[in-house]
Amino acid sequence: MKIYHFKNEQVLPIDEGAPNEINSTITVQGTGGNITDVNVKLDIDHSYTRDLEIRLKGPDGTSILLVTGIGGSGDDFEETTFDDNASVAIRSGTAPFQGVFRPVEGLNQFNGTDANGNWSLEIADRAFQDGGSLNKWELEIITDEPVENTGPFVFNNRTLTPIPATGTPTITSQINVQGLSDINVAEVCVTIDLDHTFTGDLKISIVSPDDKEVVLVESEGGSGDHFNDTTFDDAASEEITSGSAPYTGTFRPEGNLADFQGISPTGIWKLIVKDQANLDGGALKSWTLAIKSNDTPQPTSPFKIEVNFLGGLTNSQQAAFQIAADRWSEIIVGNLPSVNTDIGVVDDLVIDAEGIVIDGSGGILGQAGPTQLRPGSMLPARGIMQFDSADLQQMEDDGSLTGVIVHEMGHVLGIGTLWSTFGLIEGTGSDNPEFKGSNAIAEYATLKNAPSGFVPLANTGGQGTREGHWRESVFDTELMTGYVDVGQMPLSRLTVASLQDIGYQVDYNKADPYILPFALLTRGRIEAKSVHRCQVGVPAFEVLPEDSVVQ
Ligand SMILES: [Ca+2]
Ligand SMILES: [Ca+2]
Ligand SMILES: [Ca+2]
Ligand SMILES: [Ca+2]
Ligand SMILES: [Zn+2]
Repeated sequence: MKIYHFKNEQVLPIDEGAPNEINSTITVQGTGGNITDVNVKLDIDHSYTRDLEIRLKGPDGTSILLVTGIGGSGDDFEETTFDDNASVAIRSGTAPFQGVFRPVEGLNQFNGTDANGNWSLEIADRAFQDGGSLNKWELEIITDEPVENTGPFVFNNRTLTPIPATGTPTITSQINVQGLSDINVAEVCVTIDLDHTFTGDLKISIVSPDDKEVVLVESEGGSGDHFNDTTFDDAASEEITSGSAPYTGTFRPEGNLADFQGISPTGIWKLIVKDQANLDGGALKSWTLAIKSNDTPQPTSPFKIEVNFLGGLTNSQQAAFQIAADRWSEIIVGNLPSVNTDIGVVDDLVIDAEGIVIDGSGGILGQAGPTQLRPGSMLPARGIMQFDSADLQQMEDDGSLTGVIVHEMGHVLGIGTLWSTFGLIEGTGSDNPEFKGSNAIAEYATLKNAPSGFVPLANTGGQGTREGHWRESVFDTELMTGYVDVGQMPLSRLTVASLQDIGYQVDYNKADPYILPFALLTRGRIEAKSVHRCQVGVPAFEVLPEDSVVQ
């Protein structure tokens, strides 16, 4: 979407003698796409507005009546804006018509056409006596032309990585850049937040996905401490070699970040910190990669899920989280407003993921759910997925890991965890808890080919399973049932619909094919799956304050 403004400020007299007509033209050029909205603003002096009939004519000859015979003997149109979306019709206004009004005919008749060409404002004075002048007029044209976005595209790794004091360790931290397909790098800046008690020990470099290495800083600062949110930028005025620890602000790196120009930014970027001397250590606390391009990336899902790995997860386990994040961003296709959270601005969801020791294989799996909700929509901005390392290992071994992580991330999005908050459960505590979201009910009716007033929720399994999932006996292998099925766990249209029921914009076409099982499962068959029950706790969540929304 792009917004254009055009003006004509040439004053034209409106004769007070015999009926007459004046025309004023605005030549529009350089707009792209088709019109999605037109608004027009007029400033006219006239001593008897009822005499006037005013039309706006577009480049293709379409002519819209803005005003005819209104305002009686009143004077003037003072900065009068015509907008189809206004709440007041111009007929209900009084001279001098200050404010925003709906025109007599809809400006939406211009929608879908090319805005380029001559637009004319035609003012007819239908009566003898009384005159005035057109002082100026202005067009606001909105088209569906895509907005250029060349960045910076910002990526973070907030995982704390210790730098041991003994020996000469090398630590590596990664950022996986995704969502920038079809563009090349024009500019890269790197910001590091790193504590170290002897910065002169350190060589810090960044390596691109195609294995180009650029040294940011090597052996600088002597026995001084820390890089506190230090930004490396080729365009900085000060060189890092002339700064001193603690380094704060923006510096030119020792190498040239311009070496990355022209490469594809997609893939794994590494920050490598070599501690080249024994004694003194610290930690890499976080780092940020800001990439600018000369081109606009192809649109990807506007719903971004960032996983913040806090430790305790193997590379293959981390990969399962990434697959899960990508899967849900295919399903959810509507951007949510960015919000300020405890870790800064979040767009759209940041999940802390961690493997910890709980009770060994089986038993408790951990906790998964939202921790901070947006005000108003109550949709999550932050969440947590914290699992028993022994269970993760077990699931990796039996092949159910990815399915389970997709499932648990569904809980962070609100499936099962926010249903009661949204008032979507009836029959809590009974044998027949029901989900009452209208979209999910419609999908369930389609699945069973019969009308239904509800979707059956899990009625067994105790806290963490009951009422937070679809009922196992009815839905069996569906992803959001409470018992894991090794093998296919389809993410069905039912689950997609339930996300729509809590306020997400969704794409049903991205659902997996799914049909109901031939017969209801028996209790015995369900119990046989109980090793892999979704036995997770739901964390407490808070609603962020109204002013957390980033405008
Ligand atoms: Ca409008
Ligand atoms: Ca050292
Ligand atoms: Ca366990
Ligand atoms: Ca199941
Ligand atoms: Zn679950």
